[in-house]
Amino acid sequence: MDCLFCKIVNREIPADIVYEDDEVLAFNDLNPQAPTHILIIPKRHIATLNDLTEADQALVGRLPYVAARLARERGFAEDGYRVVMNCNDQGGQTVYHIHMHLMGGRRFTWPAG
Ligand code: DGP
Repeated sequence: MDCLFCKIVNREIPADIVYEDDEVLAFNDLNPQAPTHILIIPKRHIATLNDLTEADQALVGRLPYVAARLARERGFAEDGYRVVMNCNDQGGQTVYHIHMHLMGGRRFTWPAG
């Protein structure tokens, strides 16, 4: 499958992997927008949030769980951090394999741009 993040899961292209379990992979974003910017993905290919089924709920629920764990490990959980999932073109999605952005280490503004 011609999916960038599936290729990272399959070790066909390199990434700076920071967490892995049976279902989830996390790696540093190539274009960081914060001192810590990690992408957390399900290993199984799901293109967009719109493609989730009821059966995917537990899997996708792991993404914020892993985000909070990584935030704690990096020491910014108490200060706070931002998690983002973009969906489709107007939502700013550029890679069509769902992913949660975990950004920390600076103050974020709201609303997002
Ligand atoms: P989004 O715009 O929400 O689809 O975010 C896609 C993110 O993926 C963006 O922040 C940049 C990142 N990215 C794109 N290509 C690569 C890559 O080859 N390696 C890594 N580590 N990150 C990538």
